[in-house]
Amino acid sequence: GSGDGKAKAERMFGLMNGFLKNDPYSLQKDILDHVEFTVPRSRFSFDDFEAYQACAHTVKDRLIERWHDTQMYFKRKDPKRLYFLSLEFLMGRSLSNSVINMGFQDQYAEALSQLGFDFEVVAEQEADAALGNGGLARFSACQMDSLATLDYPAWGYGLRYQYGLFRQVIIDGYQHEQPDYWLNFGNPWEIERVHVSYAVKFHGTVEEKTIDGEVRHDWVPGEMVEAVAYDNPIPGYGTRNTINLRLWAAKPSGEYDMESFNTGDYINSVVNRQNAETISNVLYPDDRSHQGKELRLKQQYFFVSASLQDIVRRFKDSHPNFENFSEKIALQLNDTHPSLAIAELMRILIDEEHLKWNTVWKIVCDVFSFTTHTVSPESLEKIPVDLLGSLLPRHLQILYDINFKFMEDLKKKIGLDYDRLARMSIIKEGAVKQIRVANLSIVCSHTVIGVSRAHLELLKTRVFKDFYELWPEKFQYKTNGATQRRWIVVSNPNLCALISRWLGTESWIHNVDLLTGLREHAADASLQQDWQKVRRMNKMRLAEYIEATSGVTVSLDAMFDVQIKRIHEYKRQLLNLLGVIHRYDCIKNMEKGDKRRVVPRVCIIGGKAAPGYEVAKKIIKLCHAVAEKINNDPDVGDLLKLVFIPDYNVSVAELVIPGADLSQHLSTAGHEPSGTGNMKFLMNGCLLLATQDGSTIEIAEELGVDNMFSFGAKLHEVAALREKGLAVKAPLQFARVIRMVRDGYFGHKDYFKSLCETVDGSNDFYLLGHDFASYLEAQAAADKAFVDKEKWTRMSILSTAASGRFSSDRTIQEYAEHTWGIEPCRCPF
Ligand code: RUG
Repeated sequence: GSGDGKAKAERMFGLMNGFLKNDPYSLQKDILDHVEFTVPRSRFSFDDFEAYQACAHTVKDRLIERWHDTQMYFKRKDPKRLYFLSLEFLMGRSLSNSVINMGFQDQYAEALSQLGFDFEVVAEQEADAALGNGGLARFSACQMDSLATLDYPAWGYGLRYQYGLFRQVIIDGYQHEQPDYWLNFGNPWEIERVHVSYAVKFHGTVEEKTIDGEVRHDWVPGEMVEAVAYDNPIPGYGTRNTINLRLWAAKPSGEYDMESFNTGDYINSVVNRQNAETISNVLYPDDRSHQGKELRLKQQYFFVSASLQDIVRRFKDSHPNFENFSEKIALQLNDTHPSLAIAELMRILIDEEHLKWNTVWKIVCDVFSFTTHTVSPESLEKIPVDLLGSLLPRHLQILYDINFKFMEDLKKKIGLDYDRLARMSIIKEGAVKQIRVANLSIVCSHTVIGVSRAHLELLKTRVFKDFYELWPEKFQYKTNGATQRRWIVVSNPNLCALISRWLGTESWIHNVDLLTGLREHAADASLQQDWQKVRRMNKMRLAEYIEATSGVTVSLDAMFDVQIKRIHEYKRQLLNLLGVIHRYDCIKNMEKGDKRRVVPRVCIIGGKAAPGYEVAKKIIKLCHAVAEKINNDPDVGDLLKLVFIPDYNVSVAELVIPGADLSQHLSTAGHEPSGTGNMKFLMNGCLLLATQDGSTIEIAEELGVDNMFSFGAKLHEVAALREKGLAVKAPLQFARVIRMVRDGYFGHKDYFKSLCETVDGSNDFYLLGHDFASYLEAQAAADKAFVDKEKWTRMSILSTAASGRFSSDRTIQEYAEHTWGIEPCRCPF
């Protein structure tokens, strides 16, 4: 009875010793307990790594307390919830971020110091959680931080890859890939939920039955795999709210496959069952094209099926029927990767919950919103119909039904314009029939979102023109953002303290608009002096890292010029390298006296190439070949250095960004949907040298284009230039640097031949030749500004001051209010 329940609760409460204590003394005790019983090592002898593990467990204990409170509160209040579905999350390290968000930074530093450890050293023991490729995945992680901080009732769902993004090893200047077995030493941050698991079905057949005059579909699977939940608590900053990132791991199913155990081939049947685990084994390392790979499709379905089963179960726990499902739930599709969720939700509600098609269709159209991160129609995901039919026979039926109804409706609206009907159809007809996943997502979502204002323009006029004309009100943009917690507070503690001192408050850490308050001090000599001091310390840290990883010694007086991001032709790392070669060539041909006027530079490039992307891999090799030549040339000395930072990832970014003077964002206009690296540099007071593309356009508006170095063809010029083709003249300097590469000045003549051809005359799709002259001008302007320390520092302060709009807090608030319809739900304890 309830009396018993109350008595039990009181007893439990009595047994509980209150919340875990967070003073340095209690933390020390808890750390030592975890050293002894969890790690386990003797508390009299443990090293930095073991200290990290124990420390992480104490943080996790505190996260769990808050997590329980938050989830209980959400359950009681029953607010509308957001479920964020993404196949990729680049979380990076958790220790520093968690203690900062929870507000225990000083206590932990002191506790560790009293135990004879240094917090920073301990934090560096942590391996990155690299469950994603690049911008899209890091943006997901930033959004989780903002969702928690702003008290939104939200959960993330994803896949727990055993192997995250490959580790990049450079041998002889070439990229090699090594598996990232990040779970090797355990993962103290996750909570394994063996009791939260769902069967996910594949293959098999669909049987139709008529029950009470209604047709029912019974999917009899040919394969079953178990999805087991691993929870990763995400603490908000300045709040007890702690939300959840639930990642699914594939395990052999307990119930299925029993018959094979009777065949006598016991060993083989066990091995076969074990194959189930391959589904969540490895992250696909290509961030742009995923065409028709069976394993990839299995990953996608596995994760959305488990997530939706979980969401529906939780909903049913506290609601008698599905009437208010769409008032209580928002489902966000992060790119097209989770789009099978649409068909899966229909299947669950129709086949398992026996709702009517029309009821379910209404629910679907009310709950889904879809953010696209793509600009090129060609790279939009397609799934061969045969593949889908064999793997998910029931879902194929549902997709056909959706498409049939959509086409019928569309004919009523646009008439028999067969070309347009064919373009908009979810099924692409042809020799190989395919499902157009983007079309599916647009048709079934209430909102389609671009990631910057310029991106939305491209969606309207190019990528999804037909759909925009049909449903203009569906299309919106929400400019991306980055979290200032990780990208200033965690990664640049000295700048963080300086900002707080000058603003007289730490509130900017959750109300980032306050950063504009720095504007009025930008010319203040004493702020400038402190600002320069902080920047120089960060440069020193970076210089040490460069020396350790590439053996190159660099001067702190040089301008640190950085381009870090995935290697892509459209991001034009090659343009950067050709600029470096030009600079080198100029220095070589200078009279001795003129060299005094050269502004010394350290050019830093980092990034991974997809393993199958030949051109990108050649760019990496070229970087090393050019570096080899320049860095060993006594004519050049400290005037110019080129370094490639290997194995770029989130924690490398945390070190590099605060130490950069100048950062480069060189995408050909119309190719970068948004970009978020630019925002992180901006926050840290690094000046931008950039094209007018993606979110950089909005940064320029906020900052004033005079406070950055802008160059290159504008969006509206690009198409015309491409049409001109050969008639676009590249400047002589461009021909000259290309010739140096082609003629073997940096060795490897044959290997670089095809790379040079990519920018040759009418081949030069990304317009390196056209943009080269204005690129060099922008570089010269940057040199000139750098010499004027007062001016440069002012521009640097203004950059940080302008970064508030590019916080993911702003992005999330816009999504919450305009797209998801969710409200803050702050746990009061
Ligand atoms: O390339 C885009 C970036 O411009 C953007 O900032 C980021 C987050 O929206 O997503 C990147 N992206 C796009 N990563 N993968 C894709 C391909 O779908």
